[in-house]
Amino acid sequence: MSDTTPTDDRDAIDSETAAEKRDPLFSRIPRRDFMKAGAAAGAMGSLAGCTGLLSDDDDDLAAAGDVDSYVPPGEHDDYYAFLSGGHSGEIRVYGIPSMRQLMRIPVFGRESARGYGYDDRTSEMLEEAGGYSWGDTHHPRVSQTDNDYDGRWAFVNDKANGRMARIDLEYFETDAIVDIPNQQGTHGACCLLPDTKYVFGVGEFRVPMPNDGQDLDDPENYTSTIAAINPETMNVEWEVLVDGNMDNGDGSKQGRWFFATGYNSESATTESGMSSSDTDWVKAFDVPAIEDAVEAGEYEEINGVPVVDGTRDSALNSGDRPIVRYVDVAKSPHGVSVTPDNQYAIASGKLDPTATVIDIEQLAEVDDPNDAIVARPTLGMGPLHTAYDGRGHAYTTLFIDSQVVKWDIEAAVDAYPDDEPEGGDQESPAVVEKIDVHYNPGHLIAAESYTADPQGDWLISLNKLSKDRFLPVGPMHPENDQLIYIGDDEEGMKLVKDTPSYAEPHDASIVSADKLDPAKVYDPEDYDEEYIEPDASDIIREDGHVHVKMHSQRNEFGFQEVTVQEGDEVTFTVTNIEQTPDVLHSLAIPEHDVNIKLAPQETREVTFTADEPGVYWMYCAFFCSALHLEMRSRLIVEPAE
Ligand code: K7E
Ligand code: CUA
Repeated sequence: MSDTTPTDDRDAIDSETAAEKRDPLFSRIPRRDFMKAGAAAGAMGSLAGCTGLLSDDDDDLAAAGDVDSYVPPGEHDDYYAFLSGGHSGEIRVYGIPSMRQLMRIPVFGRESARGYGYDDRTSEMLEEAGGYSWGDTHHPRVSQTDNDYDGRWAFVNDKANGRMARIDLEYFETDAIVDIPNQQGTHGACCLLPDTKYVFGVGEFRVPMPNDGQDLDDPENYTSTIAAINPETMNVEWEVLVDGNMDNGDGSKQGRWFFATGYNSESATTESGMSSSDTDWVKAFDVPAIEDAVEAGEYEEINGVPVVDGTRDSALNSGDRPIVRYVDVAKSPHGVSVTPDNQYAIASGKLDPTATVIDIEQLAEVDDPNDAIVARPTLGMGPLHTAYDGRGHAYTTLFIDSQVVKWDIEAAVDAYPDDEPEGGDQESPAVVEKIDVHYNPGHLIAAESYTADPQGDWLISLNKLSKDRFLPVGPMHPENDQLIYIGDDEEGMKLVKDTPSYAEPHDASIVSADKLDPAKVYDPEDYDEEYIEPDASDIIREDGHVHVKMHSQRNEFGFQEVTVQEGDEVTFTVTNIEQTPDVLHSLAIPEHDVNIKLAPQETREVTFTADEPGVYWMYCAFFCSALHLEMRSRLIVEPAE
């Protein structure tokens, strides 16, 4: 991976931003002006009449209130957004603020446009990761160095089969998948910051440990684990098993703590059982303490992974340095996220109208972990996930109310505990504002919310139900990803755009465009397949195996015809020798399920059996030139003697 762009000259970058070069007719308010207005208003605290602080120009713009996400034809967005695709098993890349879908990255399932799962390399990767044909991606997290995006990787979980995948952000493609032992539904996924020391997979479904036929009807013996994965090797370094289950997770920004919510402290197996208790836990994992336990051999090896006992009664939790701290939170919490300043972990109530704010520094000091709770604001019905603008506000989705609530974190801390909910319907004085979304939001994400320095301008609410928002397309509706402008604390949140999306985004990460540096063509050094120059074209025949090595370019393959015998195993190694960006070819072979994509300078291999005599036109499926249709060669399969 090449160097990443330094990020400390954001002002310089902003002055060049495409937004400022846009057609004035579309009057999008420059981001910096809004940021200034917001910062000034914030500095004035609760003083009224803050508009006096604005220049005349700013005043006019603010009065216009016309926030525009329009990105004119040919211009680029300010951000990349990586959205999970849920049970489509993929990641989608949007440009923000246009919400244009730029790319889809298949992760856990085959995808034919990219030939993913069709060539030998990717099909072997999927096979070695369990061989499942689908996955359920929820939480895309982008790697960071020093608490800022470093442009190397994105990671995403598979809730369906207990896996974690890595996406190389140089090529925007999945390059590694680990099948996590001892974990069935890997739900939460996130990085331990500041430098992405681990990627954590959070186990949701409690199962017997090991799940090999024992304890089938002993749910009290089921358990779930968190898994610490090395981001370079994708090796599972250790796991911790706990009481109850786990749901979402987030890592602290200074390397020590990892937080996970759980909704089944009851260890039940039915819905009513899982929601019977009034409280559940946020579990705070003390990562250095766990590493020390692993180092000291205080673990049981299960399926090749050191598993440390983090249950409440375990020896490791009874001393003065517990490895997992159990913090009581109201009934069935869902999301948890750490504030940009690393001061708080905030868990959303889901079945309770509150969020629980845990002071991370105090957690290390108090005897009773519950003493680290410093606020519990009542926000509304069905709080699920929380994002940040970097100006001290939290934004929480309210699934049942179909709203996003903006609230002031320090105001919530100041009001506690006098604002403790009695009947649960007393809205916290920390609530700043609510905006309707359409309709039921799961996650929301603000620009760079997962870093130490959120941008504070755009927020996306990932709504589960779009109902009437789009033209009807049959009983299955699109979801609705809504873009909200949050850059102006005076004017308030502004709903800017509806974007239909295919089922079903959960979480997302939004990254400034200048922090990624995607490759334009492949570097053959980066893959193992042999690069085939035109003069190296060859057909090697050996014991029923035929290895065809050929190049491809506009408008031909290395061979006009290839003849094999019925029953031969055939391997094609094909290089696209083009240097020109965006000139792709492919090798598609009818009736053999062969389909490999070849971007410029890319080599792929595919192996199949030629088991039906006949003539098959091998063709290129990317429209590569005016003679694209003529870019085809014959595969001739001769009948066996
Ligand atoms: Cu709330 Cu899987 Cu993060 Cu869906 S999860 S919304
Ligand atoms: Cu190459 Cu079409």
